[in-house]
Amino acid sequence: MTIPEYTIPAKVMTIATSDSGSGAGINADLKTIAANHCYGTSVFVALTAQNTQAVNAIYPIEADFICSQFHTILDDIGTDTIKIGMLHRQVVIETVAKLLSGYPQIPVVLDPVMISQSGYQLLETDAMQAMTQLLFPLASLITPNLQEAAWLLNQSEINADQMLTSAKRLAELYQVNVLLKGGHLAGDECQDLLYEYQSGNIHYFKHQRIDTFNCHGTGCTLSAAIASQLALGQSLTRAISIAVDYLQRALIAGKNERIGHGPGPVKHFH
Ligand code: PXL
Repeated sequence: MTIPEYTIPAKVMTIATSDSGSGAGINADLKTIAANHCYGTSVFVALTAQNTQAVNAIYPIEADFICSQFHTILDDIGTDTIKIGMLHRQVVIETVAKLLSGYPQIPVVLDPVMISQSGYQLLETDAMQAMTQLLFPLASLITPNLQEAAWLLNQSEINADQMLTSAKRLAELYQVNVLLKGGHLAGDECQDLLYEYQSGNIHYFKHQRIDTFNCHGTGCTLSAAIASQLALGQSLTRAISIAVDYLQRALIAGKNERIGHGPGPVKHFH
């Protein structure tokens, strides 16, 4: 009998929420993971009724079913890295923290999703503390944007000059590597900043601002691309650099497409 040759792809699990319009959330994660040549699995923690203009409803999923999805995937398929996106409620955060604590060897990229492009609150107010206390310590990287970082630091806003001190403060406060995303600042050039908490090393990832209306799901896409590149064996800085480039190309490729009437998605396959 001949044994067929096979390959084992790098695998990424996303623990997050669906976006019925498929621009963000688990839908964007799975496209990103596939476009980055990895195999994606998903643990749904909630579903949204959502398009490019609004989040009209959120349907929660029970903790037992969240655990069942997670264990069923790991019992058979396994995963090299985990990406965490919109968790929405405190009970979900507690459940996910318990699940992750059983697998400390798996790198976790956590996008602290709080608010949608359309202004909808995606994390309940009382859940923020659970996220910082229970989940941040289990993450290899958190990827806040400036608004999320300001909330995490209890500030009204963070400007360009405050990016380094803010990333450092977050890293030291929560003992985690921080990628602070500067995409919401004005100017032709954007920069994201990685602060590595153990070494204190700083890396800037500079890129051109893409003049586009279609930026729904950019945060999901970036964090899923980082998790994919880590699964492929890249170092943290290299994984971020490749992911930033991937998102740039997806923004450019999606610039002139019309999907829906609000800010449309990026083009994951380009
Ligand atoms: O981009 C953050 C995000 C994450 N997850 C879901 C979302 C959104 C933004 O709209 O809908 C499900």
